[in-house]
Amino acid sequence: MFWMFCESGAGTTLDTYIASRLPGCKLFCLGPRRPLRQANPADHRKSGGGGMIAAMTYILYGDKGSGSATTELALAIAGAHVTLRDVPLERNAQREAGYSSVNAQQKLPTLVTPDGETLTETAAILITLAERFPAAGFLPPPASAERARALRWLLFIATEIYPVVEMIDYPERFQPEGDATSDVRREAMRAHLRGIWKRRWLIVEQAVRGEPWFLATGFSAVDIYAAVVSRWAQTGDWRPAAIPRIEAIVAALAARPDCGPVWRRHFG
Ligand SMILES: N[C@@H](CCC(=O)N[C@@H](CS)C(=O)NCC(=O)O)C(=O)O
Repeated sequence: MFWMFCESGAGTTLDTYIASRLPGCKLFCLGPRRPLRQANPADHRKSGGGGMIAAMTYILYGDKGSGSATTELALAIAGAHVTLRDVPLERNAQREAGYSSVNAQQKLPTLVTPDGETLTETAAILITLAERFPAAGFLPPPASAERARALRWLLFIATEIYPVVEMIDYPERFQPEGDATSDVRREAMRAHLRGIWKRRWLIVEQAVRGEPWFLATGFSAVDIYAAVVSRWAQTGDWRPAAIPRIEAIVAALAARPDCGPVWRRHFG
């Protein structure tokens, strides 16, 4: 096995759990929201044990600083119980057989829900969590104009921005086999792709309507997704002056008590 098991800092509440499993069920007698089980960082354990807690645990395959941070932040906000499984990209663990049997696309993140569904594609994961944890405020109400905006920009990040990072990180994947492209040429390609990356982020920057959040109506899953993905492509020097509204979203997210510990673990 190449991954390690660890508990996140998130706990879950019985009412959140029941609401997620039985949407529409009203809770009259649970009293104050109290974590069913306070997460204990010292309590490392494998999934599968632990009765009720195991039955409501999300399993997240991820790596530090990677796209799995998006899902981990959303689960922390939702107060969901999560078991993290580390798949270190640095040593290409996403390509090993064990993980490939979980996610055939060999990418992070993968989320296994308590009911056993395997989810990939960060935008789909965020939308699914929005449905399961309505109180977390990940999406505006169905059919509202703001929800349409949220979906538009979640999908913009997923389809127009996220894929560019694969081309920057792994340019050889996009060359015909046997093409002896030189390192110099590869660097030129990376620089060109960073230009595309920046132009697309400027479009997102211009679409910010809230302060500090992306939507005029306040916090949403777009903030989580934009904050995490904007950290990549080695554009840290460019960001503060070029995309200050996205930077403000990052600062606001990192300052949330439910997100701060997860954010710092991934991005310092
Ligand atoms: N379409 C996927 C993209 C996931 C993705 O590209 N993940 C990166 C990490 S941030 C990855 O696993 N890269 C490793 C690789 O491509 O081999 C999503 O939206 O979640």
